[in-house]
Amino acid sequence: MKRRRTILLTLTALLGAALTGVPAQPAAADEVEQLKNGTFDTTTAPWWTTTNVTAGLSGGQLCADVPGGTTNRWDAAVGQNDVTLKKGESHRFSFKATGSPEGHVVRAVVGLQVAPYDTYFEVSPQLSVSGNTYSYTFTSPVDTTEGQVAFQAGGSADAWRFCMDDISLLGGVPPEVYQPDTGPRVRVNQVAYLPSGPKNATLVTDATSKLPWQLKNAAGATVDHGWTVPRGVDVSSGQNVHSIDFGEYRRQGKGFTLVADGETSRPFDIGTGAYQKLRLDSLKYYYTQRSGIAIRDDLRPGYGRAAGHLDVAPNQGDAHVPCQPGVCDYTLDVTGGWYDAGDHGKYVVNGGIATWELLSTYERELLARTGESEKLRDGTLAIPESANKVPDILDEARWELEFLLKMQVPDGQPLAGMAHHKIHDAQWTGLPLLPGDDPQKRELHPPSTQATLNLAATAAQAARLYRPYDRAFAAKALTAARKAWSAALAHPAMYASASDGTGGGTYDDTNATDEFYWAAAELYLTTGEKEFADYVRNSPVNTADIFGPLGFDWGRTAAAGRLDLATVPSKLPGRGKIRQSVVKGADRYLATQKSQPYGMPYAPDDNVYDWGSSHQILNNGVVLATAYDITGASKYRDGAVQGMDYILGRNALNISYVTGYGEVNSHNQHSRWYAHELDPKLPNPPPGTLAGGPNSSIQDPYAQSKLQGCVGQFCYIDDIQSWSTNETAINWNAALARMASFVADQG
Ligand code: 9MR
Repeated sequence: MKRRRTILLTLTALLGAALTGVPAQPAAADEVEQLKNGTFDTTTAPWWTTTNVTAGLSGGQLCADVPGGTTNRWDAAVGQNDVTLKKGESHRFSFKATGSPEGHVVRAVVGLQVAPYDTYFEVSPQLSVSGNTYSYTFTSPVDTTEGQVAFQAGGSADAWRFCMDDISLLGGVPPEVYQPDTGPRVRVNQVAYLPSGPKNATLVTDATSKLPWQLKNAAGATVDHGWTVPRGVDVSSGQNVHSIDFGEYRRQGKGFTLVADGETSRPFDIGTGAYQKLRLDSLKYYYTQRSGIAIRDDLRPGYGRAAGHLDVAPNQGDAHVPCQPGVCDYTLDVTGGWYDAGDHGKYVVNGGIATWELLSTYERELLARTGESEKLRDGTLAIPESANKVPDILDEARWELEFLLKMQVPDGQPLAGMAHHKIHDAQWTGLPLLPGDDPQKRELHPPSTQATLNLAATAAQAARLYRPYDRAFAAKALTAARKAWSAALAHPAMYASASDGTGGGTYDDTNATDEFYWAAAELYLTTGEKEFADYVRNSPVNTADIFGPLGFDWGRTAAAGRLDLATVPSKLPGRGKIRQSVVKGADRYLATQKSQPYGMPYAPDDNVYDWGSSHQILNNGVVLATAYDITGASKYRDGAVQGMDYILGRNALNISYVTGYGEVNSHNQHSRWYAHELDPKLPNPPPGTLAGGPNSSIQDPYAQSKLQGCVGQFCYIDDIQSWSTNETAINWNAALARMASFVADQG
């Protein structure tokens, strides 16, 4: 109802400037209302509705009657097109809304009105009958005159009515200053320190000289004390910090706190139990990521859901998936596997490294001195295959392996033996969207050398690990691995396109030498054959310095080969040197860790935290853990264990990046089905889900609206909209499982 005066003010300001010669104040002068008729005084024009919605004026507002029985939010909507957005400019999007009956959700979106229908900002408040005013600031990532503001109200079983008023999209507003709530300035691992392990904490303070600290038990009695060590300004956070070492205290217990500089830390335990639980929770994560199978509520209370992407409407299904136009003329049954992350895509490259890390978690338990493979035995993960006499972790990994095998181009086709890079929706979908409700067309994307080698590597590794349980499967996997290897040699540079990113991620990579090395290593370790040994030894990757600051990842897979060559028994000439190279890499991560007052083995170049930094930190920990397995030297074990402190709360944001672990933890990860933040009827991610973590490049508009100019560790926000800092992903959780399993073994 309220009329906006911004444009008038702007004109007055400009006139003023012209008359006096004094420049108008930039912030106020540049504020421009981009919506027409947000106040509904006399008409609803130019707002449109989908044909199933009836909208009209009611008491000076727009009211819309929304039908029940639609599937997606966007199936029923009211909106306005031809909205101008200015790249890099802050916009304030505000509106009043009511919903009746109580509790319905409207998805308010600012995006593109034409394909590819990108979303620049979205929010999904739950409306009340009495109504609320909503206001958000975001930065537009584009310049366009084809912007759209839409209120999507579909997806409800019952019919409902929503009314809105005072809708405004104001361009040129000052950027919002976001202040995260970081709680007490004493930063600890909010979960648990091992009784015999390192115990370190970080204090944020202005003080430049040492300060006393006290360790208190749950009853508040001081059980240990000492002095902090001033560390100056920490690059990763920009904070002045001190470190605290209370490793001398070794008594088990719950509810300890650390006190320094008048601040009391969040509580923590000293014990091993949490890691036994985290080892299993981080692995249980995979069952609810499964595609092509109904998730049983008896196995995961609160997470039961219909199967996704079988050929049941509205899904178009993964049982007969065609290629993108022009790519191939066959269809494949690519049902099964895990959804990659918060999207419904399935990608062979990322599926490969994730599967490798789970299989390696198991393989380490078989091989390492402190390994306890019975901790991952049959019946440990509460999955449908529990009680089949196969270790549950192998059952879970097989769910993905079977999918990876299905992605191989069939015999008789021109690229037989290669693996399709990925399969996903033709267009991006919105949130929330249960797997079984995705109406999009699914498509196979061209084969790539990297996908083919991911398949070769993991299928070869599977061949040795499943042999004791299922010889036929092991043989099938090895045949597929050999076929993939030959196909990759014949097509060594088929790279996925960096622009093939509509409806799914690209996972593009223009270097396959690391994947060749990794696949050859796995094929050699399984078969002992000379061809593969020669390939490994002749590969420049075998002696290259591969343990860089960012750690290994889906696109940097050399370490997967190197770590396995170093630990899986073989007669490879030069194996000693390979083992030494891992120890050398670990020495570097130890040095990095010492230089970091927050104690993580991670210091990316120019302090640019990478996408998925949480798992990169864990993967650097894997190198430390492997150096411990190789040498038995406790400094590597302590380094690996200490890396976990950062993940579980000893960080600048004072947050545990693992759902359900630590007093304050990430629990709003970007996901289409753990979308509790958008729809209270849906769950949060299950306990043991790792968040991607700080990402300096903040690619998503939500993070851009809150975190512009953030320093390293601060480039993170626990909001479902922040897909670049706060997604969940199968490769990231694998790093968590690998490290949780190692730490659990060190009790
Ligand atoms: O983890 C991936 C990151 O390393 C890439 O930089 C980014 C852009 O290609 O993609 C990330 O992976 C996403 C994938 O493309 C689609 N599913 C969700 C993944 C996690 O965000």
